Amino acid sequence: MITLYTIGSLWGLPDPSPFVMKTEVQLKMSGLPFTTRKSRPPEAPKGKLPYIEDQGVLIGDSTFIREHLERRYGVDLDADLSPRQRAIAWTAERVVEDHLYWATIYARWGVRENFDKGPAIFFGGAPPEVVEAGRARVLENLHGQGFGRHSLAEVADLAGRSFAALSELIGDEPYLSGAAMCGADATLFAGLAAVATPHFDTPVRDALLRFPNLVAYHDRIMARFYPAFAWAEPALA
Ligand SMILES: N[C@@H](CCC(=O)N[C@@H](CS)C(=O)NCC(=O)O)C(=O)O
Repeated sequence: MITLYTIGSLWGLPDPSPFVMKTEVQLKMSGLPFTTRKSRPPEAPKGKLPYIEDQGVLIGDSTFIREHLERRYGVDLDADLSPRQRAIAWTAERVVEDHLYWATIYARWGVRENFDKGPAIFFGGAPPEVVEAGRARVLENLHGQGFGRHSLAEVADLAGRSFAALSELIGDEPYLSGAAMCGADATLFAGLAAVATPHFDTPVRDALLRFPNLVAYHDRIMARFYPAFAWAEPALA
């Protein structure tokens, strides 16, 4: 049995980590039996979540986990996709994981109020100086990545450009590549969910809400894979 290591439900989300949600949805899509167990980054083989354990082997990183599932179990989450659609799917995943993710981190960790009602919980009641040092480490990462040099409004502006591009790619289709869900839909959904949770009121979330087709896309996948988490409020209107 595969074990997926997660953070666990927080902030109205199945998991605060978009990478964990992505992998969990991909596991559900694969139809393979799996179980989940809570963990923390220091316990992970690469110091980040998610990771899985499969027959005694630990695999870290959501992309490599997917590759493992596809290779070992003959699963192809992109079976219906043309080479061009696969290229678009990979490109869209990079936008979500290497661009929007950092806007999400900025909104959660960079905004004091959001940090206090959000990531502060990861420090489990540690002394304030430990909490502040942990937050400073993430802010340093944001500085290195580049978003940390911008204002929140500028980051929301950049995120809005990515939402606009994703909105255009999805158009009126239910999923990224049309009627059938592909692997990248799990990534896109998870990245949008991490922004969309009403727990955090941020201009990045506001930028997402300007795209009704992205909101509907998010709601569709949330209802399909996590019906208990379909937000009751006009989800994202
Ligand atoms: N490339 C990795 C990214 C995973 C990742 O960034 N996970 C975050 C949680 S959202 C984490 O564990 N961060 C802990 C840390 O950086 O110390 C993947 O696709 O799995």
